[in-house]
Amino acid sequence: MTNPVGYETEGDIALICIDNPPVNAAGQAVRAGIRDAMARFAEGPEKIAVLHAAGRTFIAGADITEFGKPPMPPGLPEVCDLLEAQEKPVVCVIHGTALGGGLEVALGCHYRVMLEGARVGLPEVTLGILPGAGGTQRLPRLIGLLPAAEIITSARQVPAAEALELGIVDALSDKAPREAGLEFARGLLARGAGVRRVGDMPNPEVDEAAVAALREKVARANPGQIAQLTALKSAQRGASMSLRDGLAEERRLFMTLMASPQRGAMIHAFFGERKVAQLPELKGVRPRSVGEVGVIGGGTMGGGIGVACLLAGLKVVLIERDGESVAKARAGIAKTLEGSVKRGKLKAEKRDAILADKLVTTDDYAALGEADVIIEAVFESMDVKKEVFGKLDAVARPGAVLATNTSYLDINEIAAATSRPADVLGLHFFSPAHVMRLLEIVEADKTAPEVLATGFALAKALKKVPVRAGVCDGFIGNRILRVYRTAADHMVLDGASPFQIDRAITAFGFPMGPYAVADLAGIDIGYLTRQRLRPLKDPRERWADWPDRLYELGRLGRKTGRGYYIYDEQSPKGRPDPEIDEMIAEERARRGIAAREFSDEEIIERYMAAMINEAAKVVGEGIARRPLDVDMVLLFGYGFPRWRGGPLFYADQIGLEKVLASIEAAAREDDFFWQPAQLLRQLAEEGRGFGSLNG
Ligand code: 3H9
Repeated sequence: MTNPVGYETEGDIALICIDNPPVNAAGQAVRAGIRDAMARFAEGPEKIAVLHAAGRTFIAGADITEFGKPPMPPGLPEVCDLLEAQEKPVVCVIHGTALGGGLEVALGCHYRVMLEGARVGLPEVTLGILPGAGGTQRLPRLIGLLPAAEIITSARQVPAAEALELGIVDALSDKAPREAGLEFARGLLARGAGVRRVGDMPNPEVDEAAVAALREKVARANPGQIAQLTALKSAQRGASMSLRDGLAEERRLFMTLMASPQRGAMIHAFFGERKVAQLPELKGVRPRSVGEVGVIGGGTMGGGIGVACLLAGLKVVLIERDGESVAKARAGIAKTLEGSVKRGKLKAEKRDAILADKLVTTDDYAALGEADVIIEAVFESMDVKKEVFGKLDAVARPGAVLATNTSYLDINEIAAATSRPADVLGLHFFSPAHVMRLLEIVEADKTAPEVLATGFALAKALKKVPVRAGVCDGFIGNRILRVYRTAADHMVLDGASPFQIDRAITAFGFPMGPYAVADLAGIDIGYLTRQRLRPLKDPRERWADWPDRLYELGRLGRKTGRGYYIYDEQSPKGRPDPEIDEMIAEERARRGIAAREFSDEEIIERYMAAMINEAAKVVGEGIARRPLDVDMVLLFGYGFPRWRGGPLFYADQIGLEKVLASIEAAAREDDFFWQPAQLLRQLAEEGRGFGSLNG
């Protein structure tokens, strides 16, 4: 293997360049390369060394693909110590992002120059670990315990100007990395500056009360997670230790996190987020262009899709049915963009330019003639959708991709309403569409490969997490949601309360439980789904009637101030409504059900068993390509806690035999609902996990 670390000299200066595309991760070859370069520098005549990187970024961190494998020396902590121990100055030049181990390498160097526009950070906690190459020890010594702890526990990326102000770097430069390093090094040489080791700086002061306040804030912001608090502990302990002891303590804590399932889950999420977009069948397939997007319907969904496209720099032609609706849709989009301006995410001039040049709103379908992709987001009715697609067929240019945002309808049937079913696919956005990262890309029977690839290209432009799904009622996410929500309804019929279920589910790590979610989405959504499915209901299917009463009473959730919960000034986030308990008790009495106690553990066990079982069916039927695709759908669209990795990763953690046993136990009460997925049974019998199918 060629050495990814180059060494050249320019007069008294050694230029050491890391070149390990795509992100200069500090894998074994890079670490060994830096070690060898330092040995040469130490023995050579050069008076100063500049460490910089080629390509789009400085070191983006340790090589995450090495995690969980046997360690390969030299370790990154050793490399950082070695840099710091040099007797001649070492300057580091940061461009792009110096993250995690990248920033730790920089902190091992004696001076740091940062390019304008670059960012630094210690995002390890997002991977379930802590900065393990001196980050929790050197950064506090350099900038103070509290600012360092805030950066470490929040994982935020610090922009160049702030990094300079905090003292993380010594200078900013607008030059290329090599030139910036040379210029800074020449300045040091001219001043006769010597080494300046962060490790020799005095221990940071500890304000116990401030640290306690930060600890409380971090615990509240990251319920259930261990990495943030462990990282804080490492920094705090190190503040009253020698550097050597602090590093040893950091190492010890790092190793405990490395061994935790949370680390495995977070890394599964990191790679899963990227892998979903890599479908073997699309390798080499060229997507069509996505520069101009048509959107049919300017309601919540259509407006959100429009905003997502506009923020990505695409041109949008939005169609509504009449002048009044057109004006309303435009005002809605302008309001959302205004919100982005207020939050500092969008400059006012950019917003004005978008509205003037990029957005066309009209009731004339003919305006769609140039669109590359047209996304329909009208009312969920097959007849309405077919009518829209008939019109699109007449106006869209040949080769335009025609997409439906339906959340459950049969896309094959919609495609058949056109003369070009190969150009039709589903693009299922989640509300609010400009915020939620998940995009289900639904492949119908006749969807052409380049049309599917175009869906992925659009997702990339919109910075979404795209997951390919097959056609079925609800695709991946909503199909699984219906099943675990039904499991919750069954538990309520049998004795649990919706509020207890929501509490147990939030304690598990979801931001909200299923009933609070229903209130947010609107009770009418679930009601309409149930009405739609009622005629298909099997006589053996258990069906709770009381949720329909809410709809009949006009209790539509948050929007009407009352749903499962009561929302008022006293409790804007909702408080349990005793009337709900009465409704449930009535139904139990009518059906002769004797309520029994459910522990929170049992609630989680059943809820997760239902989710995992349906997820396994979705994979077994090919609706989702791989278990990881399901995991990413639940993570990015349904609030599944990232630190648990997704339902099928979680299933592997608890063991498939155990999951199967839970399902079989529940099946003794209701063998219609609880039918074990064939794939789950097969994997359990073979002693394999879902992870074995991720490729
Ligand atoms: C750490 O440093 C631990 C130390 O404290 C202690 C050690 C003892 N390793 O995201 P992209 C791959 S923990 C291996 O699409 P972007 C990525 O999978 C680390 N691979 O690009 C993808 O591969 P593929 C702390 C990595 O421009 C390709 O590079 N650091 C790593 O949108 C392109 O990535 C972090 O957590 C890695 N560290 O974003 C930073 N990073 O093409 C993690 C990326 O096969 N990285 N890859 O799918 C990032 O946040 C983003 O990648 C970055 C670029 C912002 C750098």
